[in-house]
Amino acid sequence: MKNSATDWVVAYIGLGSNLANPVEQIQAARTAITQITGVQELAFSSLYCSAPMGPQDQPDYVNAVIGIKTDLPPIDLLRCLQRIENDQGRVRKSERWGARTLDLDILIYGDQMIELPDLTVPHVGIAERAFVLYPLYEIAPQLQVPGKGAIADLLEQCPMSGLKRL
Ligand code: ROI
Repeated sequence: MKNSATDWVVAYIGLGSNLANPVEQIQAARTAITQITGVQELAFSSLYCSAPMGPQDQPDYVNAVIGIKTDLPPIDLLRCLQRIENDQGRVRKSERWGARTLDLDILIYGDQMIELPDLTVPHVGIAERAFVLYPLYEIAPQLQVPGKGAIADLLEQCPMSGLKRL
């Protein structure tokens, strides 16, 4: 069911790419996200570059975070993001944590904690991943991460580990 007309939620989506011109992938994804019916962009972070977390035999990643206002329920938003990943040539392989043209993750959806078969929000890795926390902090320094606390406190516990602003 759709949220009611007044029920706009602020959500944050993490963008990542390490194949096929990552900067262009991220920019194209930003455009596609802002074109989803029921989504309005509120903020977009700088682009950040980092070594891969997980298997090292893959290119460095470019990451960013977009803040949006949406009236889509989380699962509908997820389906739209998956369609954009597919449109941008994402090939889903059995290998865990392999290279990808585009990864779009719902990091935060209002103050909700969501546990569905396909979707965990806040995103599972949020507190440990510099490439998520730093761009998120850049656009939402006052954010409270549901179940985990103030983003500023999470950031203090998370070294930058080679993350660079592009
Ligand atoms: N590593 C970095 N640096 N950035 C990512 O976006 C990223 N995404 C992933 C894995 C493979 C876990 N590693 C990553 O999915």
